[in-house]
Parts: sequence; C-alpha cells; structure tokens
Amino acid sequence: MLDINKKYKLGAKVEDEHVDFYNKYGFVHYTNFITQDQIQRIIQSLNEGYEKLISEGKDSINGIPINYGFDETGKAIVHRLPYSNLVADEVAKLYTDERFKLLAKFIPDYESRLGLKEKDGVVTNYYINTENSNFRQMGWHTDISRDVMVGKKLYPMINVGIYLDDSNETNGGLRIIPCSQDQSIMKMLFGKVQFVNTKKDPKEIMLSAKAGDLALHDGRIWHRVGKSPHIGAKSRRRVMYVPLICGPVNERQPDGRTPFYHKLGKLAKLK
Ligand SMILES: O=C(O)CCC(=O)C(=O)O
Ligand SMILES: [Fe+2]
Repeated sequence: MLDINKKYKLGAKVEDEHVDFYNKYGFVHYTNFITQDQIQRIIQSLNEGYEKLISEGKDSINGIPINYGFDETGKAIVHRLPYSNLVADEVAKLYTDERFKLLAKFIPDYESRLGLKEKDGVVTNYYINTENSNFRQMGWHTDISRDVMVGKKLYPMINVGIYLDDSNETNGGLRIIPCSQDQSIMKMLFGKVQFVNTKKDPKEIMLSAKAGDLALHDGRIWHRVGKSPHIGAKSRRRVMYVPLICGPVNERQPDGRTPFYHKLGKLAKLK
C-alpha cells in the first residue's frame, strides 16, 4: 500500500516505487532537491531580472506575456515570468543539473526533454495577497488542456515544480485531485470550468512543501492554488515550473505569436 502522504528523496536514480506512486496518484514529491543557498541565489537573480524587465517595460518573452503586479510594500514585481531561464542566470544554471535527466523514467514510452525553449519555458509564479496584487490564487485546471487549445497532438507531459518558499495553507498552497490523470478526455477538459472555478473539492488534497522541494505532477491531473487567508508577506508564494515533454520539438522564437490560451487570461481567476 502506497501512503499518499509519502515524500521521497531523489538519490542516484528514480526508484520503481516512485514510478508506482506517480502512476497511481499522478504526482511525486521529493524533499530538499535544492539547498537554501541555491534558493537565495535564485531569488536574488530573479529579483534582478524583475527589476530589469520592469525598467525596460517588456511585455512578453518569446510571445508569452509577462504578468506584473506589486508586493506588500508597493514595489513592482513580476507575478508570472515565462522563460525565467532566459532572464535569470541562476535559474538557467539550476536546470543544467544532471538529476533532471533521471525524471525521464516517469515517461518510459517516449524520449522526453525539459521544455526550456518550448511552451512557456521555466515559469516562475509569484503569488501575494495584498490590496493591489494581481495574483493571489489560480483556479482549477489541467495543464495539458493548453496543448488541446493550440491543437497539438497529445503526448505525455509532466509539470516539474521547484519551491522557493514553503507552501501550505498559510500562503495558499497547491491542491490536487489525486488519480485524476485516469479520466476521460472530456472530463480532463470540461470536468470543471478551467481557471474560473476556485471552489474546494471534497477529493482535493493539499500538497504541502518546503522551500527547496521538487514536486512533479501529470499534465492531466486537476489542480489549483488556493488564496492565502493572510495579507502581505505571510502570503508570499514563489514556485518555478518547467514541463517535461515529448514529441516533435517546437522551440519558440523571440518574435513568436501569443498562443490563443493566453488571450483567455482575462477570464482566469487569479485575484
Ligand atoms: O503555483 C503552482 O503551484 C501551480 C501553478 C500552475 O498550476 C500552473 O502554472 O500551471
Ligand atoms: Fe498548472
């Protein structure tokens, strides 16, 4: 019996039990994937990147919009930064870590790669609950539906998250519906109103993580990020995601067109 609360440590390889856990529940949680020192360097490098983008007034990277907002002191920040790996050197450096290659074991039937130059690259999400925040939560969605919206053939996809802050009910936290990868395409697309529905689900679980953890989930599972009950610094939540993808390579270019699903952004429940 696999305990759903089990967290693993990633050693020299992905163990069979990790794969069994992933196949059963649709996610896996590794603790202490990066050190506190690394986190500090990454945050510093991201903060410098945010300042540069803000001073340049850049609105997108490779055609993917940058979402701006304000922190608890009123300082301008970036709430959602696509292609963080092109903006912050320390982020780029992190994703050269050989351990990411081990994750290919979760997609045994295909050759997989990190989407560092595809889709939205490494996305850094920065949630904060303040009066003028534009990003306090994220409604229910399945990540792979974005591929459906751009008319792509569906290949397995895993979203790999690395936490820069602790994440739990204090600052919102990631809620997932375990085992929801085993659902029909119709349910995956239309089981809930994507990004608009923010309601608690009786089947959801909280994925509580510590800064430095890595948690990955199947692109088909339903998940959302809750709104923190606190205002200000206590509600801060920063996490980086990169997809592990398969199929034809489709690198985005600096003059790339904005995909249709980003134009739906205004409907999303993010505030
Ligand atoms: O912030 C999170 O933990 C989840 C973000 C997410 O689901 C997404 O960007 O697709
Ligand atoms: Fe997601």
